[in-house]
Amino acid sequence: MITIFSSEHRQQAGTVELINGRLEAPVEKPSRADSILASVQSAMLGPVLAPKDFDVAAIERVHDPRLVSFIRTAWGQWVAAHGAWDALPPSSRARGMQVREPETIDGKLAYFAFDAGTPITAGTWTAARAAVDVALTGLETLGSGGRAVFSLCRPPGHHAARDYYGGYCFFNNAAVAAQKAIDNGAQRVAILDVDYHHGNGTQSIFYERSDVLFVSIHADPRQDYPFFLGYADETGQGAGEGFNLNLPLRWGTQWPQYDEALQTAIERIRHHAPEVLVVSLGVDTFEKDPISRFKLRAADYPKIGHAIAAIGAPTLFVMEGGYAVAELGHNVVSVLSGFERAG
Ligand code: Q9C
Ligand code: ZN
Repeated sequence: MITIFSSEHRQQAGTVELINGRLEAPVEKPSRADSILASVQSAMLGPVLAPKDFDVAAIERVHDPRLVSFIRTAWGQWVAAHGAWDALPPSSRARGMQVREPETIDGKLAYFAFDAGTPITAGTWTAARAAVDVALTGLETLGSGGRAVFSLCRPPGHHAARDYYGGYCFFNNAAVAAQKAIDNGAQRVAILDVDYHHGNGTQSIFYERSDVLFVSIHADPRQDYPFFLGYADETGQGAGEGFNLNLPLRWGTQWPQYDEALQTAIERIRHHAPEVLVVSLGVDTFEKDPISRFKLRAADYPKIGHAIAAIGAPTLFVMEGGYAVAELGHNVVSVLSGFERAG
């Protein structure tokens, strides 16, 4: 399997994230991608290629140009106001509040961010754009044949929606790639999101559409982040009714319950008969993940890959979360080689 990777990911290197009430070193850090790349190489998964540069227009197919321009300019505005330290929002909007975009950088951060875990740094724009290029190059590579490609994206993307960012995500790499597949002529695309957290950004981008099916297995939003989307009764709206499937699971979930949800997900996706399958690949479902509460074991990840292969569609794996850095690369490669070994 070909892997697409950009060393520009290192440009996203925050100093702090608000976690459990403390400002701590971010769990979403450069060593994550390095761990994955090292495992890809030592397992000899296949060639590792650099991405091509794509135009920002591909990002604006799914994101508001105001968000794109904010991510591009926020650091400069922040440094001018407060100096060279991670930019985090000072507040956020509550129910019923005004929705106009403020003028100052602090107001704009509060407007565009939905958490304080996603620092904007000097290199955020460069890294976030490179991650989109990695996803789009993966899609293009998939189009020239082969069953699957791995886009080793960092920063991740699935929490970023049309006009807000958060959850370590700035641009929704998987959604940009799925939209590109449609723009290239595909009539049906599916996105399977196996990250521990619900892919609220991806869901909301495609919620009213029937061409891109979104299916997600994740921690119950009653218990875990992002808290406000990911319920089972969110099934899509308008033309998209029936094209969104959420399979929330409780804290403590182990393989048997996970596998049951995975089979349900796969059955729904097969019924959609996608011409391209995008997998939002998070391995923060791992028992030793520092911020998550599922109990999957290392031996479960090949089974996830094997199950996904049964869908039988050309598959683009797009990296999302996973924070147990010591085991991260191993678990990711387990999914990919489980896929490759299947039929
Ligand atoms: N700083 C992904 O796995 N954590 N994102 C809440 C607030 C947010 C996870 C703590 C978790 C986001 C791509
Ligand atoms: Zn996650």
